[in-house]
Amino acid sequence: MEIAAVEACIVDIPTIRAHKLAFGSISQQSYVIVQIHLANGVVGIGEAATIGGPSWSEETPEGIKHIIEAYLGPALVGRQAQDIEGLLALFEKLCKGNWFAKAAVEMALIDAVARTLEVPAYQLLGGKVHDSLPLAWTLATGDPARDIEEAERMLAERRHRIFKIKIGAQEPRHDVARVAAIAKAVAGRASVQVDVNQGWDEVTARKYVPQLGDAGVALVEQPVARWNLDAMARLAAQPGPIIMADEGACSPRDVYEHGRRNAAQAIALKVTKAGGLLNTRRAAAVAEAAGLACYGGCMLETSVGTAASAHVFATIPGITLGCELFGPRLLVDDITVPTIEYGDFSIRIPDGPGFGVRLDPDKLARYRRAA
Ligand code: MUC
Ligand code: MG
Repeated sequence: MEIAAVEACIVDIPTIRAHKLAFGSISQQSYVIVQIHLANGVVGIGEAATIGGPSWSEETPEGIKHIIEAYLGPALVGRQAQDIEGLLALFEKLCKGNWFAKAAVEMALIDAVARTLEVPAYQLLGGKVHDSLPLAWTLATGDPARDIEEAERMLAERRHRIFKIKIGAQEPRHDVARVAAIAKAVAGRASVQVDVNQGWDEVTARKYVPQLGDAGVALVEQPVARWNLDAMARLAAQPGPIIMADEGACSPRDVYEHGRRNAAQAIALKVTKAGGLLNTRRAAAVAEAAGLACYGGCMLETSVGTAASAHVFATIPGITLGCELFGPRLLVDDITVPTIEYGDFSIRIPDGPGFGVRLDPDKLARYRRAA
């Protein structure tokens, strides 16, 4: 399984509607797609999805592509793809941080190895304990009437019955009123959670999290800045919705800190922010040891990153809060064959070999950014 070449390119795909988060509105998603060519002819694929360039975290598609082309890729050529832990240790020597870039490369290595062995990737990761996972949808138009119409359509089509509402951009009292209207409309038929994307300070969160609870919100994701674990702990100690960490809990060590400081009751796991599939499993193990529940998070991936995330989430018993691997459905188009199978309010874990999806060359050419 000698590595012959590593390729990276950026693709930009429009979203089906504006997706409004605390830090801004997005109307296209940008991805770095990695292809690792083995000497045996197998090609493994990986992806790093970003949201709003460096708005969600520090890494950008341009930076990720550069790190892969200039540092991680050249170090891999001539090495054995199956030595994944050894290659990750090498990455740590060559390059600090840059977790999204490392995640995309590790994803492609795991796909390549699983394809060579002709097994689904989840078999290399410990085996599957979920055949499907309950699937959330994000309501993020910013307009309650449109959000309710969208939620009704999702319920009628049996696509989603967990709704995550993006808040933090508007006045908090308007946000809470919008959430309350949506929660009332779907009461008894769906569960509602919110993601503040670090949009509030502690004073605001202490005032409005209980109001969200009264409105029927089950879970509040990253209400305050990612560094503010003390505020997270004080919020988590209040009765009311589950407090979940996202931007603040990326690495296994971050998850440990949240557990040690009682700074959340739940963690959103994400392959990119953790630095790969193996680190996602490590983060989940730390969460389990700390008694934290897990949720299968996303960065609005195409079917490449979605399939990879589904494979690792399938191996994690501690994912008890469902997942949000709906990225392909927010995009006007996808770049794989086959695409992900959804149904009955869930995502089906794809079978292999590898992650079970291949790049569609025509689609890749259509959405690929000119170098
Ligand atoms: C985030 O912060 O959770 C995931 C779903 C979504 O709508 O936004 C992302 C990012
Ligand atoms: Mg989030």
